[in-house]
Parts: sequence; C-alpha cells; structure tokens
Amino acid sequence: MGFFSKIRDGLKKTRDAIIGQIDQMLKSFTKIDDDLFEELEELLVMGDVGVYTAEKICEELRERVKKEGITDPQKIHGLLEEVVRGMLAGGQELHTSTKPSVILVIGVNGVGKTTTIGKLAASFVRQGKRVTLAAADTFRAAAIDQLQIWADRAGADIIKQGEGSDPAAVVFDAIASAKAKGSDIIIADTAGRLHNKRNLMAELEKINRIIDRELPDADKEVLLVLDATTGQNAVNQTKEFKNAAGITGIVLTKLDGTAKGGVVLAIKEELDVPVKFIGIGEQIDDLRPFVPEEFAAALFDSEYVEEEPAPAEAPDSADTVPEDEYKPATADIWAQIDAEAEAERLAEEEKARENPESAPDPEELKRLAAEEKARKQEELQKRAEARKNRAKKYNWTTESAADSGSDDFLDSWRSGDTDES
Ligand SMILES: Nc1nc2c(ncn2[C@@H]2O[C@H](COP(=O)(O)OP(=O)(O)O)[C@@H](O)[C@H]2O)c(=O)[nH]1
Ligand SMILES: [Mg+2]
Repeated sequence: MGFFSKIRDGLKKTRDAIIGQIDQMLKSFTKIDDDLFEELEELLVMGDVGVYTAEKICEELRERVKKEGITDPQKIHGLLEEVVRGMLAGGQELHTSTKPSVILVIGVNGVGKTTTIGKLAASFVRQGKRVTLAAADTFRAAAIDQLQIWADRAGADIIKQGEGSDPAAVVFDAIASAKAKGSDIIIADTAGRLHNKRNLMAELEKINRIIDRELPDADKEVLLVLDATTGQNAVNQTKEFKNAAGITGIVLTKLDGTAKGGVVLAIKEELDVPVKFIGIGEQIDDLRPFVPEEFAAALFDSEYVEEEPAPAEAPDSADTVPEDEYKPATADIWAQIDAEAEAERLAEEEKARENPESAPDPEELKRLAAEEKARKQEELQKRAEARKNRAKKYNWTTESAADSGSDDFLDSWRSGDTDES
C-alpha cells in the first residue's frame, strides 16, 4: 500500500468526524448564510480543531465567499480544503544537516516517544545515515530495553547505562560515541514521567545544556511527541512544554485510530509550533514526514500525487573511528557542568537583587498561577458543557473515555497532586 493510501486510511475516523459531518450539513443548505457558518464552526470545534482555530477558519471562509461572490453551499467543501491546506503549510522541514545533528525527543508517558525514535532511526538508516540512539529515559529498566529492541530493528547504534543513571550523562556519552564513530544523527529518548514536574523540566534543561556545550554548532531539533487520541489535551501539553524545553516541532502519533486528528490545526494555528511528523501505526514504517498538501488531501479525500522517495545511499564508512577511541564522561566534566549551572543560577539571583523592580514577586506569581488554573478549569467545564449539548443536539456519541489514557500524569500535575517539594 502506498503511503498516501495509508494516511488516507488512517485519517478515516477524523475525516468522517469532520468532513463527513460538514458535507452532510452543507447538503441541508440552499444558500450561504450566517446559520451555515455557525453550524460549520460548531462542527469544526466538535472535530477538535479548537475554538480559536474554528473561528479563524470561518472568518477566512466568509471573506473568500464575499470576495469571490460564491453562493453555492456545495462550494464550501473545496474552499475549506484550500483554507486548511494554507493553514497547515510552513515550518515542517527537519534540520539535520550537520554531522552529527541531534534530535531530542520529549513528551509525557505513553504518547509514543520510543516507538517514534525507532521509526525515525529506521528511516535515517534507510537513507544511508549512521544513527546513534541515547537511552536517556533511565527512569525504568524496561524503557532502556525497549529502545534496544528498536535499535536492533532499525540498525542503529545505542548508548545506554543502567536504570536510574543520569540521563544527561547518557546523552554526553552518546555525543562522544557519535563523534568518534562519525555518526550522522543522535536521537535521544527521554523520560515522560518523573517524581514531579520540576524534576522533569530540570532534567530536560540539563540535557539541553550538555548538547549545546558539546555540539555548539550542530543542528538541534527538540521534538515534542503528542498522542492525537487525546485531542485538545495535546494542545495543553504543548503549552506546558513549550516554554521549558524550546520545542522546534511536533510528532503527532496514533492518528490511525482516532477521530481527533483535527487537533493538527489547533496546534499549528494556536501555538505556532509546526507538526513535523505523523504516526499512523505501530510498525517501523508507520511514521511519515508531515506534508501539508498530503494531509489535507487525505482529510478531504481528494487526489494526491506522491513524490518518489529518494534512493538510499550506502553508509559512508571511511570516516568511522574504532569504538575504543570514544571516551566516556569523566567526573571532571560533570563537576564543571554542575558548576556552570550553579554560576548561572547565582548570576540570575544577583540580577534579581540588583534590579528588584523586574524581579517577579513570588506571591504575585502564585496568585497569577492560581488565577490561570481557575480560568482554565472554567473554560474546560464550559467546553465540556457545550460539547454535551451539541452531542445531544446532533445525536452524536463522543469517543470513549479510554481514549485519553496517557494524560493522567499531566492532569495530576496541573491539579498539584504530584509531590513538588
Ligand atoms: N496505533 C498507533 N500506536 C502507536 C503509535 N505510536 C506509538 N504507538 C503505541 O503507543 C504505545 C506507547 O508507545 P511508547 O513509544 O512506548 O511511548 P513512550 O512512553 O512515549 O515512549 C505503544 O504501544 C506503541 O506501539 C502510532 O502512530 N499509532
Ligand atoms: Mg518510552
């Protein structure tokens, strides 16, 4: 089966949930009026496109309809496809031209990080590249074993240490090994769950620091993996990670089993983070670079001509250095890196002391955080209400609760149940 048919099959539920409903709705209209746009907006929101993005799409459609003097409701389908395609375009290219380049893969538990890394590694190996995986999810031994299995399948090197070891040290070793062996790409797995949020973010920061220090000129991608079946929760996860980790792109997984694929639009439009890959199954070749035209064509069930894949190159073995020339991290380096981090922290404290005006008042920050939390909860409640009413109105069934499995950590995190000390 070609890639496009696979994506089209994977997106069937999403297509039925959004475009199918819209087409049916359009049939009941004989002219284009406010009611039509109202219903269209509701259907888009129901399809996990998000309130803001749904409004924006309708706004653009209204303008086009007016400007082009369109009166036939059936024309809306084609117009909508054009608007969606335009919205999805831009930013999806992956930057990995330096040797080595680094891809740091982050996200909450169970979204598909390790699986995505396996698939990514395989695709790079197919292109004739040498890949080094860093098993920096050291939280559970099983996570390391799982990455080893994917490394074997993909034909990639792997650097790992024992359960509970310092993830940043694993990344450091992987960089040293990749330099020695002439690897093209380092892909680092990370933990999705730690004892608390602060630990997780501090760990990602430390890993980032190592990469910037050891490979200051390398291309670096920080890919946030999101599970499409969680719908709007995926948008919230992007917000949580965006500031802390400097995300450069999204991998949206499990698009094959969900009706909530419309969330692609919300992520791109609302958060301005490009989707770079999509996962459409559990197998090694079920990851695809995100191609906006292809995605839109699959969503709207229209024609799409696939590009021929580039022919594989043979790996360049001339610049490979024997394994024993790579030196693992030494205690000296760790002391130095910790000292740098401490110095940076002290400098920030000093700056805050010198300039108390700009230093945020901790009480004020707490109050703002509480306000933000209350606002979010209210918004969520309202949305849930509206959703229930719409579902009743249109006699729809909502997707099963089991669909949002991977979000328990984030929920407890937000409600403060994790033991932040
Ligand atoms: N259907 C489907 N399942 C996926 C996809 N990507 C990952 N998975 C499954 O999601 C589960 C969790 O994946 P894993 O990589 O362990 O998640 P991690 O905790 O983020 O590393 C596994 O059962 C994967 O097979 C996808 O694109 N489609
Ligand atoms: Mg994992």
